[in-house]
Amino acid sequence: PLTSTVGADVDLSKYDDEQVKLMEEMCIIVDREDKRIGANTKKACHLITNIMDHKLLHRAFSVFLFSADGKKLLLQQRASEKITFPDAWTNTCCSHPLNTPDELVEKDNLGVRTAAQRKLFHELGIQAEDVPLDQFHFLTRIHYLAPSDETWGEHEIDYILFIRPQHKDYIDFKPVPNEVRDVKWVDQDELEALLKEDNSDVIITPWFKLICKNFLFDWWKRMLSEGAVDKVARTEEVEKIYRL
Ligand code: DMA
Ligand code: MN
Repeated sequence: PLTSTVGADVDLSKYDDEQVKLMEEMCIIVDREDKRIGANTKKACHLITNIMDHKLLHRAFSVFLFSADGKKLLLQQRASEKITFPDAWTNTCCSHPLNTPDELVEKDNLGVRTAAQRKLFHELGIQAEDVPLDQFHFLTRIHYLAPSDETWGEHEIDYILFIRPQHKDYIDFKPVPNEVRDVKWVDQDELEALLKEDNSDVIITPWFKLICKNFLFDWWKRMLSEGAVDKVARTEEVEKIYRL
């Protein structure tokens, strides 16, 4: 595995200071079976050279936050300041569990759920008590690779988490400007329409496209027909890593 910080010479001066600072976070490096094999900076993990030349792979998560009735999903448009995939529309919140004791816990995916709660607050100002750790439902893991531009990209094992709090119809949020440019609640038809707009001036992240194409609508319908978010995950999905 790649343990040195390859790419220390990449010029970050044109980017937002806070986003540059966040490139020093330590992500969890994993093998193809999602076994931890080390740690490296967010910067090293997202340089396309490291991904292509060294097959560097890290752990990530994608949260899907629904309204209490399950009919609406909260989407975000990434801020223009984001170094990877700026201005793209995507699921509620994505990021990485960090290489810290609390976010490395693998039992019941607790580390990933802890990171999800942390980032829902950091990006969207969502209070931890509105998204309790035990209300995140793990669906599956997807392994994918996607370039962002000539310098940056993603190569991740991405944990998919659904959360559908019942104590408020719609959870309150307050987007942080250099993280999130816009947000909207969409139903299934509105999401289908948004996905069709891709390739005009609407950009959609590659992972959100993959999740929509392969899983999301089926899971969403199942959540509504079963009436509960904890009935969505199928055993084979929970156990498998899908290579997309
Ligand atoms: C990375 O998300 C995670 C996925 C699933 C693409 P991100 O680029 O939004 O991470 P961060 O919010 O930490 O910059
Ligand atoms: Mn990543």
